[in-house]
Amino acid sequence: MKTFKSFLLTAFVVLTGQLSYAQTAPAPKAKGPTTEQLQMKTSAVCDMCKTRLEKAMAYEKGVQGATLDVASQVLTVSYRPDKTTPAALRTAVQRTGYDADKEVADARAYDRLPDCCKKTNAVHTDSGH
Ligand SMILES: [Cu+2]
Repeated sequence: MKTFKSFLLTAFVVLTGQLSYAQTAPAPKAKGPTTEQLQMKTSAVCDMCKTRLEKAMAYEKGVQGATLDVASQVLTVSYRPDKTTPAALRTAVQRTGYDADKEVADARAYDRLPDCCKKTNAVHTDSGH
């Protein structure tokens, strides 16, 4: 019986200790997961680029969705700011072979692009696809 009492006492001390900790500690996830949007200008030229970029972004950590507007070359990415950063997203675009804003595409990834998707292909005709 004596041991049972001391067990209760210990349990009480531990519990109150945790309670006061929970009350004083700041709640880190009070706001819950948020989504932010990032827009960047790319060197994409056609629907193939669009598919390639959107697919590549979908595999990136923290990305929830990506849409490329081919006409304006602007890629819009929805992402979790606690999982990734705009810099990491731009790097992912460069690794796919495209410019991200003022940052130039990764040379080796760019070389692997089909000719019609290269920015040196100034005259982009429909016959390319
Ligand atoms: Cu293309």
